[in-house]
Amino acid sequence: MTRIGTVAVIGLGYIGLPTAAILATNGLDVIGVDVSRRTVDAVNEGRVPFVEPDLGIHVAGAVSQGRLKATTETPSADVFIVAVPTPFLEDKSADLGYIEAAARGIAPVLQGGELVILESTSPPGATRHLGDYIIALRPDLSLDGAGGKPAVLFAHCPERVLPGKVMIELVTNDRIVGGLTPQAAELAKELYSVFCQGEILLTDDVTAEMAKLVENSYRDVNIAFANELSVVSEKLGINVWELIRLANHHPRVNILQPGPGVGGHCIAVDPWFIVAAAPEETRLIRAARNVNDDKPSWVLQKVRDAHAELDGEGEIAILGLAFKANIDDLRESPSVDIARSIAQVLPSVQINVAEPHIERMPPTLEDMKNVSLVSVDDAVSKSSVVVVLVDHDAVKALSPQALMGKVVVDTKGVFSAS
Ligand code: SAJ
Repeated sequence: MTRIGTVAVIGLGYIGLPTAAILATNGLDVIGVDVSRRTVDAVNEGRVPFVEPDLGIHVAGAVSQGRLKATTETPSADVFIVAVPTPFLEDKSADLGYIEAAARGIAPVLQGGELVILESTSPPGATRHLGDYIIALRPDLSLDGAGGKPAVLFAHCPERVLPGKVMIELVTNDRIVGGLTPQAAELAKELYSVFCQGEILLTDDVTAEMAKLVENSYRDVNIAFANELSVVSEKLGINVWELIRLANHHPRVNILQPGPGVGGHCIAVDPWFIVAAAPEETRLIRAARNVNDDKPSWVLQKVRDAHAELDGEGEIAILGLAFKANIDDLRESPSVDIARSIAQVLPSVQINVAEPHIERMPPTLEDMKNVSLVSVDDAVSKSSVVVVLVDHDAVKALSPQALMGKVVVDTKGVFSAS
């Protein structure tokens, strides 16, 4: 049993809403806060404004039980969970603007004794910054009870769930909790124990912040290795998918898969926070980022070559815009950039884009006159060059006959893996 009664979750996005819903279905009273009226209305009607398997049923259940409500104003609560975006700025350092905006909402409602948890992916020092920022707004409170002022507890508990598997991983993943004080970490552990069946590991705030960044950088560096191998293999005239499959038979080798680049709001972003914190010491992390960021232009060149092979004749199919398979999330997706670049460099060629998870073209492609959104089957049948950017199930379901006679640029190894 927990002493925590009410939890306010600030930011009802891909992480905040699932967290709010799972806390509510486990018996806590949860108030979700979002700046978007549309999101707030959707949640209050028990609806989810984005695609995530099993989330809908949790939100609908929590709302109908009266445990989950949404609002645009931050209410008072025992615990505040901040789950807002941390994009990067021009210089690749983290933009803490959304965290500060959340802090300005929380500060006036504090009484002392509350716990504020930062879940947003954050550069080292962000949790301390959040604490200092709130105490600067509320000098009658403190971080540690000094001067007899009531303390507010602060902890960082990075989310590490995989989009597409959020409702499972929220429950099964181990969690890292870093407190500004040990007491803060203990109380945060109590909260997560309500639904988390994994281990809850306690540490300090900066180590917790770095743990999250390091996990995603580890992945980025390894994907960069696979992407570099795909470029090398092309030069050597060998099949990279076969190469990786064979090498992975070694008991201590596990190479990841190449692709059109690295997308999403995490792996392509978080390594930069480490680079910004230690620019001189991060040669490998920076190089990996650059390798992955360069992959879309390599793909663009391959598409141009393929189209030139056909004497510039025929339409081009682009299969997939999402940043990975079977989701609708286009954020930081290299596929969107590739589609736009192809449409720009080949303005007289009709580009048939198929993305089965969206109904409207994203704003970056909307204004392109030679681009239309069609079904996977239509895109393929109309086109002579087929560019596979995402290994959606709907793309994998294409029959080899449908591709017969077409030039295929397969960045995911869906049709060229053997
Ligand atoms: N990708 C490859 N090759 C691979 C694996 C992935 O090119 O072998 C690409 C994907 O196509 C995609 C990108 O990398 O464009 C990232 O996809 P992902 O599935 O590896 O990861 P994300 O961004 O969906 O989620 C990651 C996860 N982090 C790790 O696996 C270490 C997740 O656990 C985190 O919670 C999430 O980032 C986050 O929010 O930070």
